[in-house]
Amino acid sequence: MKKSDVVSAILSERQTALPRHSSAQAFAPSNIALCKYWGKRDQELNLPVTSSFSISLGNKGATTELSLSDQDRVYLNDEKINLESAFGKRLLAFLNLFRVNHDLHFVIKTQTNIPVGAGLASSACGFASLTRALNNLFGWELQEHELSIFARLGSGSACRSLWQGFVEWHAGLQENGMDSYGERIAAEWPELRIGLLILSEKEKKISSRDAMQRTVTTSPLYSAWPAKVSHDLSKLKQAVQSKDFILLGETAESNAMTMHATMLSAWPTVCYFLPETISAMQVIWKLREEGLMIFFTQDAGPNLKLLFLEKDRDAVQKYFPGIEVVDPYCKSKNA
Ligand code: 2P0
Repeated sequence: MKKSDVVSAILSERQTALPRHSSAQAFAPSNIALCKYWGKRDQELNLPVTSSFSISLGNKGATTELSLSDQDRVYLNDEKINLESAFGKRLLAFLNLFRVNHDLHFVIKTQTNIPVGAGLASSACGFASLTRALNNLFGWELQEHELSIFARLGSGSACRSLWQGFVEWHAGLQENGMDSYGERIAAEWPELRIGLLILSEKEKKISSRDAMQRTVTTSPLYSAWPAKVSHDLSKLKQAVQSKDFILLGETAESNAMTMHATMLSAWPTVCYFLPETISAMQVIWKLREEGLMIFFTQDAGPNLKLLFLEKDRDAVQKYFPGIEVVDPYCKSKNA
């Protein structure tokens, strides 16, 4: 099945309708997976092998302004994107799904307010904010889960970036992915903090898209991953419902380490650790031994995201003075 078939199925008669407005804008937060998405069962539709679970980053994310024009143009943080680049082509392919006729062109201006090197500024909040902006521009008035499906067609993790707070992405079973979308979990945890520990801003050598595919096809450990995810998902939901921070932190850290173990056992090996990554982990483990409740998670890059509670903020910042502390329940901007 192709992406365009999914779009036709969701938009049905709305697919040929011209935009209702000449411009629109939308914000979407970044998200950090506490139980990771790592591996696809369908590469065209970005359908995952397993479900995943994330926390959104409050007012940290992307704002996308979309307007009609006579020519496609894309700007990311005021810089013009080359539409012949890999990223430009991917974005155009996504836009083409919604182009009603050949004369319809768009100017996209996306601004992010997260450290670009943190592995956060990437695709998730960008495609989620673009999806919401398209919905506003065309006046589709789609349901939230339908917007999540559209965002997934741009980038898998984008389907979790449509809401604040905790979000579960249901893997789904259907071939067309109509049951594979994000769902907001009704739970608040205002004391929770995420510290962005940036250890390197260099671009990664292998994209997460390629790395996850290589892991699925070559790692002998990958067969154990789905069972680990289903175990961790139920522990995370329990932790969120009972506000059990240690259970949340232990589960998230263990899930990230298991994901990286599957990558290390892929061939050629996928290794996102730098010496600085390991050193920071060792500091965190020592601090925990000494009684400070701090955990980490790591995505497809060398940087760490620290998990702790507001009451321990000063102690955490003493050991990691350079971190940017994110309050996921900050009320100033809501998706
Ligand atoms: C996640 N990551 O759950 C995992 C953990 C990175 C490590 O989702 O190919 O950019 O666009 O569906 O969403 C990064 O992968 O991949 C990712 P595509 P995506 O956050």
